[in-house]
Amino acid sequence: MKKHFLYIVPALLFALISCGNSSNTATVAPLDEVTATIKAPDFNGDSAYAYVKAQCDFGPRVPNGTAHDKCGDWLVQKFTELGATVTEQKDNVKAWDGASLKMRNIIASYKPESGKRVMICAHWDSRPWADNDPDPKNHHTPIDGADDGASGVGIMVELARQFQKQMPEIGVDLICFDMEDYGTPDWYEGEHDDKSWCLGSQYWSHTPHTAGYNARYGVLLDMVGNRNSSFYQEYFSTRYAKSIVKKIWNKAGDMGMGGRFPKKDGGAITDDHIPVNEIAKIPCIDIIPMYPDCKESSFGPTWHTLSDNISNIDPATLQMVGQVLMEVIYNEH
Ligand code: AHN
Ligand code: ZN
Repeated sequence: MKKHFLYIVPALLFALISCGNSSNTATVAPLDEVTATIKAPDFNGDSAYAYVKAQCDFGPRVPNGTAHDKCGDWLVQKFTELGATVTEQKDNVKAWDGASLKMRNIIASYKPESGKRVMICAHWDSRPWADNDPDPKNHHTPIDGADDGASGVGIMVELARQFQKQMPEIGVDLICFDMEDYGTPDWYEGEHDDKSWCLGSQYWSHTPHTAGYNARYGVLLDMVGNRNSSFYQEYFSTRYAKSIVKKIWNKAGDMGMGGRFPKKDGGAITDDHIPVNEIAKIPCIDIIPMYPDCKESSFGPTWHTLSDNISNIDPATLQMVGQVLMEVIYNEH
């Protein structure tokens, strides 16, 4: 009896608090008891959702396309409007198929003068090929990348909005990497190289946006918006930045979200955090979902399919990940 009581009371309290806050309707009821003292302002999952949708509304953000150009302009404008110091890195990079791609990394900095910093990052491009779609006819069609791309960036724009209202003590860089998802498609019969992925983060890691850039740590957000996603502890994150994994999963647990942040090993994923760890030498973790029992993909049923669109994004997932990040950031001194 006691045990059930403990679970129900925090959920009820949370519901009451949420109802009283009309600006925030996407709060997710904690799965477990909340033991953390919440210090950060409220992250707004509905606002993050609107930013995810705004990106998707441009169409697939495929490098060298007009939607990519327009969305990049929108991001620069949005972050500037929200009080960030925005830096862009533009260059041409070579893709696996020999294509020359107009790369554009977009960095939004808060307190750029501070030597005490953390970085949050996500990729903003979307995949040109739905090579995991159940229908082979779609394998060459670009995806919206609502989860795979826009979700992490949507959270970062909402973080920016929160920073403008109340600046955290620590400096923060919100880094939108380009061309994570231009990796060699499944249907290509030639050689597949891991380095065909993560072109923007490789570039940034060799040449950061400011000379001698450093941060205490980085958090990569990749596919942080789907309904029911669980975030296991990704292998390279634990290997390169174990204390950061602990910090974030402990915080999520203390906030009553341990059910969606299991303290269990996930897969070993090639992602933007690899160059950040190996080339820039900044400890960086990856918050990325794992679906242990999903037959279509361990990243979930919509991964690299045309179903990775706004209809599968859940403001409650964005809310949960965003609030954990807020709590971590506002507790850095
Ligand atoms: C590979 O499948 C090699 N990496 C997954 C990284 C990724 C793709 N994240 C989003 N899209
Ligand atoms: Zn992808």
